[in-house]
Amino acid sequence: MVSAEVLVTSPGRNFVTLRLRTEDGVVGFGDATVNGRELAVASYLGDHVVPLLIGRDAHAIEDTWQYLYRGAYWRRGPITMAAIAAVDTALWDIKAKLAGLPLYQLLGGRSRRGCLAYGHASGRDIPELFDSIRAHLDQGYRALRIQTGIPGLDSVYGVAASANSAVGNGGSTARYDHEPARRSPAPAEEEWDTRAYLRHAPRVFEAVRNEFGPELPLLHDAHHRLTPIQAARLGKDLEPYDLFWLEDVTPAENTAVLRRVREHTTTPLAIGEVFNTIWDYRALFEEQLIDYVRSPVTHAGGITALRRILDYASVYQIKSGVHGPTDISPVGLAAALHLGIAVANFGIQEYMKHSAATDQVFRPAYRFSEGLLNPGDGPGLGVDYDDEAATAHPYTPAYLPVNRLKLDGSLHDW
Ligand code: EZ4
Ligand code: CO
Repeated sequence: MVSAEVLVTSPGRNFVTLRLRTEDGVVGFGDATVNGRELAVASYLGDHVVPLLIGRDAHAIEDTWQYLYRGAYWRRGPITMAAIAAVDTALWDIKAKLAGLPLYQLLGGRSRRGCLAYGHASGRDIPELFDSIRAHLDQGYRALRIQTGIPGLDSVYGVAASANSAVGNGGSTARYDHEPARRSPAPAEEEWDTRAYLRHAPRVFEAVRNEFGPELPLLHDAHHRLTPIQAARLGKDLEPYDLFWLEDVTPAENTAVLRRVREHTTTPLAIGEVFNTIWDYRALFEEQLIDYVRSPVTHAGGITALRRILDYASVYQIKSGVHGPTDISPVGLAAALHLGIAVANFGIQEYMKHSAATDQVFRPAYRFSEGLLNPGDGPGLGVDYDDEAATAHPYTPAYLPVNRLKLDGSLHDW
């Protein structure tokens, strides 16, 4: 590499991108965005990784990965692994461009017509949720995550301000563009009541099944908020509504508790959006405690590392369900699509459409059509970086909300 630049831009929300350039002028991109901690990873890259890359062979992807992982001494962690991910993704982009092939061809070629994507349907109440589901179905979505407000609670994470704002990518999308991070010097505060949630969630899914029938794959995210026994109860209560998955039922640190959840329910489980290495999955895979892997390329250490995680998962009939909120940049999403089109154990891809401003900066080649995402067939990842468009959007602090119990204001799991 002759140059490595860390690019920070904020077209509606913050993104950290690494741009590598070879001596022949071939350019590769990697996503290093860690929502709410963007400048930490920008410093990790700029201060500690960029100087190591200049003069290295851009073809040596595996060796570079090992060098940055083992060589740092301080292994793992979200900042380190996002930085490694960005380097790894940019090197794959370069290699594919040099080969003149779309990246998925280097990962084994196409295994399917496209990556089944799920969108985010949400509403403050059930009628608003139904409008959001209909709007998504009109746009071609064939699988949907369902989140709603909870009676008695003012604001709940994952629910867009209006049904329409959850779908569009222009117009009045203030909340959507920032969702789930809001631009402010400190996090917003939201409120929570687990008992109210546990009473309400099964009613929501019952209403959705009654209205939309048995076919539509439905997903739900519990955002790490439950104890093991509450999670077991929710899984059990949702069984009649045949969920595609129930996500992040308990906090991610203590994965052994999923044994308890699994004993009680056949609702499929997904976890891993805040994991960062293959080690986080080891016990979950070997004891077959989950059904879907949520890690994105961006937070798992890159294409090299996520490929390894998914191959390991495949031994246990566990599939991919890659995290795809708007804080994964178009570079990170494109990387997921190249991997998803190629691996045997692809499951589903989260798709929370970026804003028009974001797409003007990154100019992604991927397309959504009839419920499937496709990465495009040009060489490399199929993303670009428009420096002029990017410069118009300087970094602005933005944070995920924090969550406090309605009962007494104590801080609850996120
Ligand atoms: O909260 O992307 O499944 N998706 C999610 C996301 C995450 C954010 C964290 O940065 O839970 O909305
Ligand atoms: Co989630």
